[in-house]
Amino acid sequence: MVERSHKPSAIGVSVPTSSNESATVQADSERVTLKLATGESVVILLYGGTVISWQTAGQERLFLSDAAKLDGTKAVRGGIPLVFPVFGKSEEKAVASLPQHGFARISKWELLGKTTDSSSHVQVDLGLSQQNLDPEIRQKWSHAFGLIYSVVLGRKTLETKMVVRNEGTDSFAFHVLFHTYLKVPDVTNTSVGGLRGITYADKTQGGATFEESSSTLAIAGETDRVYKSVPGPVTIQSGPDALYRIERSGLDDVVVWNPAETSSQIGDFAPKDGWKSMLCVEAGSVSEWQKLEGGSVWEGGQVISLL
Ligand code: TA6
Repeated sequence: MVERSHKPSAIGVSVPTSSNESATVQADSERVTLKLATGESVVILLYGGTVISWQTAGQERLFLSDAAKLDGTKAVRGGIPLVFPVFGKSEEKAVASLPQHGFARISKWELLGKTTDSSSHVQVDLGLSQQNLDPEIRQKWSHAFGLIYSVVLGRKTLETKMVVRNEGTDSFAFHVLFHTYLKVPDVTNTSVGGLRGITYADKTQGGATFEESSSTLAIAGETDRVYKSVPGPVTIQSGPDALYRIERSGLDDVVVWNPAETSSQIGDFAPKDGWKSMLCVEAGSVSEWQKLEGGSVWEGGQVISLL
């Protein structure tokens, strides 16, 4: 359980409120649903702290695999899984025994509080700490830590923010990333802007590094790239139409992933041609380790705006 006293003062968690005129928050032991009076909604599974739906104007904005497990037996394939404290697998001793993408997406988070005091935004805060971890995981990563994950729904925005607090005396290092599966009409007609001139590691080429030459990256097949130190926002377009803008704070890197060829080998990826209607554009801090001294706090976040 995340103790209130472990909460970073930077995050104000309100007294739980169930509803007001502008927004409702419904929560049970498995999920939290946020809704604005104007119809926008978000659903968050406490398992993994995973946002599994974001709807605006009656349309779903996130891809969720038809075969995604939502029962806590496996990380959710779709939505916004949370990557912490390691991106992918690493040989770094401190995290080498952890599962791919760490434990945040496979741990049960706790609802800390809800804020519904604005006509245009509604926020919930979830927490995860050492005490919430499976004992096997706790043995593998034994640091005293507190994570506060905030999800803020606006009329045309979805904001996700993470606070990482080192509750111990020894330092630890971590990666963090929002593994956002955006829904797109047709990925073969989708492009990502804002990456020109940026160095990226191409995981489809054994991690070789290149410099992005295109002002709009077209998704022309299997894509798995880590763009390092991206200074500005990225935009996602469908043909000539702008779909989304992603702004980041404290998250220097952007991962672009589409499993055009490999999705057929991913057991929980359905339908098999689902790769055509999704693109992961992932804000994170993954190309370097964030080192956090005992007692220190780190914060980072993204705002996804509909264009
Ligand atoms: O973020 C991109 C990535 O690291 C890819 O390399 C790809 O494997 C993807 O994540 C999915 O990972 P998962 O463990 O969810 O199957």
